[in-house]
Amino acid sequence: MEAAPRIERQVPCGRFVLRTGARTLVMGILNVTPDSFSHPPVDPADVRGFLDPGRAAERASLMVAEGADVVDVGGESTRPGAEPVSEREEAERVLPVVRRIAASLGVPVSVDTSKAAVAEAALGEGASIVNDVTALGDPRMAEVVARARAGLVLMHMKGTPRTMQLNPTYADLVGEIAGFLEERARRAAEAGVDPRAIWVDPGIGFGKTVEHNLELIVRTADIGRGRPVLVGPSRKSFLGKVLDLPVLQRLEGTIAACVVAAWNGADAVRVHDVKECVRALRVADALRAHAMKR
Ligand code: HH2
Repeated sequence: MEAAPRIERQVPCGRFVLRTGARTLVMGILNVTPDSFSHPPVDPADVRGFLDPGRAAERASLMVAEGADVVDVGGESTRPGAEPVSEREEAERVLPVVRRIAASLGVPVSVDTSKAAVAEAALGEGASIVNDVTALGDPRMAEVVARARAGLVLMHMKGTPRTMQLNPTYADLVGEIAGFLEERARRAAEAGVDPRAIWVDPGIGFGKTVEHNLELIVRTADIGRGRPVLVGPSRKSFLGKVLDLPVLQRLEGTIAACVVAAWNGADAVRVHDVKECVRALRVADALRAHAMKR
């Protein structure tokens, strides 16, 4: 399969600009939650305990040193079956971390939230991007992002985290998802979000079977309809099903999924294991560049 072309863009987000095209950008995951799916009891020290802002800041700096282009701070788990978290609790988890890292990190901080009030407060503390897994489920989200001139990631999810894995079906998987994202992006732009600052994401694992996830990664080029595309396969259960391995043994699977997504046109990937994914993607990007020259 030929490499899908990528558009060279300058994507604004707050006081930063992200350059897409030549390189696959990497968003490092910083979950400040006690219950994310990648935090099982056997978790090694490096992915636990980020509820402490000092430890979270150390982890964020390490990810940047390893090559992260963005650090994504999240205070609510969206794993299948997860219970919602109150606005107050989510803000209490996320804001001290954003406050501590945003000014000094040197790369944009994104806040993984679907609550406009949490997004607004995080942007006030220096975050530059809102990563909204409900793609404007909160009617105030677009105006909050517009006012801050922030970047916006719009992700597709079928149902809610509580229900999304109960037999998801699609008549036209890629068409439905790309159409939904296009419509939400248009809505965001109409509310004043800079159209160049809008990312779309097919939502790997959010109301999708293993086959759906594989199809979305292979067809990444058909998702964006001209907008930059972010893909988030990291450690997810479709990898566990393919490999028959638990969550902390999915690094190689994550790398394979990121590389194939990048080959098929992904502009950025969202991952836990920054160093390993950056190294793999550097090689994938060199191979892409070579293949495009031929
Ligand atoms: N996946 C998760 C959370 N946020 N955001 C985007 N844009 N794309 C994704 O694929 C995505 C996301 C779920 O992963 P994680 O943050 O590791 O787990 P949890 O939600 O359990 O904290």
